[in-house]
Amino acid sequence: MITGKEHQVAEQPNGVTPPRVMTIAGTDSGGGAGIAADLRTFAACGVHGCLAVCAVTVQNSLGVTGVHLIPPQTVAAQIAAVAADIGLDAVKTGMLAGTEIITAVAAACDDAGIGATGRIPLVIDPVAASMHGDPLLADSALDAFRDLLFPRATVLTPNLDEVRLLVGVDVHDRVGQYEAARLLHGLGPRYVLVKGGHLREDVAVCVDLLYDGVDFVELPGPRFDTGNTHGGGDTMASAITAALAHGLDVPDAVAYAKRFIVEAVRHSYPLGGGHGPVSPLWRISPDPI
Ligand code: PXL
Repeated sequence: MITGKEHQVAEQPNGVTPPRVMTIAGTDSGGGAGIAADLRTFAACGVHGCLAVCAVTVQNSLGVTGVHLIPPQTVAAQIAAVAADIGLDAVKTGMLAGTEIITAVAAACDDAGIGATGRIPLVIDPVAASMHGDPLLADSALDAFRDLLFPRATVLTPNLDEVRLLVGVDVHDRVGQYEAARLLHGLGPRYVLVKGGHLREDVAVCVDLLYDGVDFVELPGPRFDTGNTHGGGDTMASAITAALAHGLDVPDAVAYAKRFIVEAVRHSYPLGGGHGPVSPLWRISPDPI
């Protein structure tokens, strides 16, 4: 059930298929980020999560020590198989790793009517590195990302490190955040959400900025003093995707996801010796054990 100040989406009746979504992304063996975070968020938001695995990372809370890429044709085949049978109401991308997979994903999305002018909205989270700074996207893939994925995106959700990589702008303040949103929107996405989590001028708040080429909407939320924010970007993009699949328009879906990520960060927990994950688990009541 999606609840919020403005929205109440009905509880799923027995035997009725919930909205269907897909994450096209990588795995994190520590279960904090990537596909694990996406599927937890999808479950908490009442949608059926499908997945196209692009990469397997060897990872724990301390960092990434290995990456294994899935062949691009296998990535494309996962998307095609699900689209042809199960059907999809919204799709998101996370770790795509390199040019070959990006190219295959763009073609598979076109074939399935995902993104661009297709019926199925596409949320692009331009994952480039882990929060430890371990690379999750080849430097040589930035052109493919901009050229092939930005024009297909319904919503693009960069953090400030990704803004620096993608458009070469170092954002230090709100003015810079607006400038980055304008530059990124010029590259083709319908909406840009420039996330403010890394903006150090804001000490008590975290302001995300949504731009559709005409209007700016600031989404303020509390800032929590925690290092346990692993998977935060994935969780936010997944909540947007789930809300779009439930039929919300983009501004309402982003507002919903902002409320969701605030609670997920509030409920983040330590795990291992490094960075713990944000948690959508507060939304899921465990079966009594
Ligand atoms: O949170 C970004 C992210 C996405 N996908 C995978 C990751 C990470 C961060 O570590 O490992 C697989």
